[in-house]
Amino acid sequence: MMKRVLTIQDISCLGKCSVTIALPVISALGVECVILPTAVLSTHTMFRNFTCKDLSDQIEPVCRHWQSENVHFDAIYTGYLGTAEQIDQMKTLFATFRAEDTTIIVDPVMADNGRLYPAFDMAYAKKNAELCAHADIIVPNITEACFMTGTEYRETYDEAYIKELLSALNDLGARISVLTGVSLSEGKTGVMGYDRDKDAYYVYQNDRVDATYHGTGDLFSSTCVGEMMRGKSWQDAMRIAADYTAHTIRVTLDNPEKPWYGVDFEKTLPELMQAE
Ligand code: PXL
Repeated sequence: MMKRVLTIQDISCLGKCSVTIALPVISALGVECVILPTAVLSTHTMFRNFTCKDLSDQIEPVCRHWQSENVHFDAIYTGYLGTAEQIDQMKTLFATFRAEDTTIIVDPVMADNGRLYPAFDMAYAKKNAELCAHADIIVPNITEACFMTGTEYRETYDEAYIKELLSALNDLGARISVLTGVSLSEGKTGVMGYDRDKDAYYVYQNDRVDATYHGTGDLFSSTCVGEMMRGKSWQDAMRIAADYTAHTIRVTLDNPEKPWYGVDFEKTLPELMQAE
């Protein structure tokens, strides 16, 4: 049977992030992608003067309808949410749709490079930390992990610092904690994860690409979700997602048109479908 994922995040109409990444990536991996938009924005929040229509009041009626249809989700994956209240709504949604075989993945999208995104504050970070307790797998970047655990953000660090962060993330409650954007040696970057049941770490590093684009975190998370639904272990899913994201950034950098607001994942999706 085809797996079915519910993803809950905003629609940034222009910008190549959140739903406009999750849908094509998860679909390309042969997994049905159901969406629940939390807000409609004209663009993502790195543009100036973006519009935003909050859709919180739609969450409950949509869920009620799905319940009456007995919809089953193999995974529920949350990304960028709008407000602290919406995070509370997610707790209810998880409780409603969590079946025995449902994997819940939370990407607490709210910050990068030591700073919160424009729409968020510390109260929001605290709410995201709470939501992690309700997840099976969490995939924050280092900045988000620091905000959620009250750890000092550092530009330079060693493996001991990353393990300390993973331990603090593990205390938030998810079974598997994965930190993204982890660079353990010069010229490398990747992920490091901790699996509580196995008391085991997993590290994957590939060559660092010196560029940052919007939506790459969403590309990584969506790929992980799709690959896990294809039957890959979380470790293999992370490795494929890290390689795919880095490759897509490289392809985007090579584009003479110099896109600035998102990556050229449209060019690389066919390769992702072949990834092992
Ligand atoms: O890529 C994460 C993301 C998703 N949605 C919106 C954003 C961002 C990052 O800033 O602004 C609206």
